[in-house]
Amino acid sequence: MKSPVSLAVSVFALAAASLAVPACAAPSGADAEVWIKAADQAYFDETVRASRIQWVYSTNITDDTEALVAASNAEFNTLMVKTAAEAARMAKVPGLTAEDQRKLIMMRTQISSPVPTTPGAADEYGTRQARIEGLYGKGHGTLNGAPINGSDIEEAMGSNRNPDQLKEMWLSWHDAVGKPMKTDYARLVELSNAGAQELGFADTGALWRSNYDMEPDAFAALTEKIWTEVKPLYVQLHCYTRRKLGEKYGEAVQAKTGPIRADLLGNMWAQEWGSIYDVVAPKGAGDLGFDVTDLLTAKGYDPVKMVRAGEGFYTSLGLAPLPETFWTRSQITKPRDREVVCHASAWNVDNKNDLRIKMCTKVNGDDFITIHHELGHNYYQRAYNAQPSRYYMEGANDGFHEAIGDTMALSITPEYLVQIGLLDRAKVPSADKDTGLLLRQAMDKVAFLPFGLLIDRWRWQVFSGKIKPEAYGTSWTEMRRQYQGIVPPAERPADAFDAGAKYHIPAVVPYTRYFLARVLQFQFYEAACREAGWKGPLHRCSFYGNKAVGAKLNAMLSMGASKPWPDALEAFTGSREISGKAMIRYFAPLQTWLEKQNKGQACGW
Ligand code: X8Z
Ligand code: ZN
Repeated sequence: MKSPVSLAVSVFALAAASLAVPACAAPSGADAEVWIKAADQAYFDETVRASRIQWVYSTNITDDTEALVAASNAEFNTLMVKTAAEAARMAKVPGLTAEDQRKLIMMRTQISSPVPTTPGAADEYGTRQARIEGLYGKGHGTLNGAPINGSDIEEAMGSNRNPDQLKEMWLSWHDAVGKPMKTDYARLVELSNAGAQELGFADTGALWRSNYDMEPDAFAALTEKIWTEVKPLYVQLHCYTRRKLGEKYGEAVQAKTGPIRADLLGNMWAQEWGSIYDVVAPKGAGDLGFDVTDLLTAKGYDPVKMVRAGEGFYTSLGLAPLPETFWTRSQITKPRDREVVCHASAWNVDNKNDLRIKMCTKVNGDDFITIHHELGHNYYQRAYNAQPSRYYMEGANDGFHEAIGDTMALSITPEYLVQIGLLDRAKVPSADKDTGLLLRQAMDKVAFLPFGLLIDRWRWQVFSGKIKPEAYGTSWTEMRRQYQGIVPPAERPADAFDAGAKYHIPAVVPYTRYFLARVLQFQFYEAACREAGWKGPLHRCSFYGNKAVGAKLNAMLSMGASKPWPDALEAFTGSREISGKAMIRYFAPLQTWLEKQNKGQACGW
């Protein structure tokens, strides 16, 4: 068998050979061109190789697959940092084309796990990271003292309305999953910072922030600008929801003032609150008369049929159906005979047409949305697969990748549900239910905003050293209170590591992408509805079946990351600015309504 580092080494051997200049002489423009080509090919090949192993591991967690993925990630991360270091040297070559300069910048910034080149460091990083991702995948909490797995507990947090049981599930999940990861996580931070510093970045957070076609500080400022735009809406929603929870559970469970108890919001992480719409729905205007989970069940949908419906949205826009292999290779439901990573993901294993999703789908409204989200990734992946560089086979930025499927899901209006046969026409809510429809949507979309922001604001400070391992627990709880206005259902132990109980922390997936996507999707949706000539309240617009929107969408998707993201944004929306304003316009009638409901209340926490 090939040694795991042989591929990583080969590109540099190849590049050195083709440079054919003594190490002390500066490479020429032609040398750089040859090197970039070879590095690009190595990256392409390496992503395919690493994806295959990652797939096998994620769909079958065992000691063996964990060891394989650890070694594979070590190899992958090593290639990434070696390429980045060499790219920094190449960037100094005079006379490079704009294309080559762009690729070199991507080689230096598109890295989430920079490992140092000291011997053994990449392997140590790979081993520790695979271990905590495995801990998450295999994680269990308890309900009435009995073990309950990750996907079941996630669902139960949405449907259970017993505050004692919610508290038990919340505490047991955070204790069992988060706590055992803390030591490994602290070491990963050290290692990855050393890697980032070798590449000339202050720390890993600075490297992550450098991946947006702008200065890292300017990017941090952009997230703050967006947050300032949308925060007043969040505060109103928080205020209203807190009162409704108090009315349902009593003041002993949810007080009238201060933060909300995190386990009452219908989601393990309190990141989306749509599952408790029934608790907050106002009488009359809030009775929508339908619920997507009930409709799916009533019409006998199974997970595969849900995915077919998702595909149907994309094909209605004129995009090609998913390849046959999608259906044979995807993991659509949770296998019963082994441990898997249930957190949903979308793959293009061969960088060409080997599209797959991996989910543990349940028949409910949340997963119906998640399917549209994942297929958005797949359609993006296929649209850019003809780009001439593997470095361009990415979203315009990672927020774009996360926003595409969600943009489609915003088109899941009552009228659309009628069109696909899920809802009877007679049941379409009348105009006086608009407040309810908007509130249902806000519980998911608006509630998410501070969560989407705080995860990386916490990690940025962890990487910069401002938050030390002793303070991992307290600082997390403090930031959850500060941004989201929520508190754990009980005092947390000193050795808690609640951050680790959220998938993207052990999986080391940067999270600001989801914050960006939350506002971007409203910019895309508004532009699509304008293109479709929609007249009427924005939230009632569905561009299902509109080929002109599909063509415009495909034009943006097929650009991939070949141009700076403002170019891609402009191609689809006409604007070059990411902004919360489109989202605010969508929810404007709800904001007015919430302000009226909250009159006289001490909002905030
Ligand atoms: O992780 C995801 C997707 C996979 S990219 C299911 N999302 C974030 C999360 O679950 O925390 C989608 C919304 C936010
Ligand atoms: Zn996603």
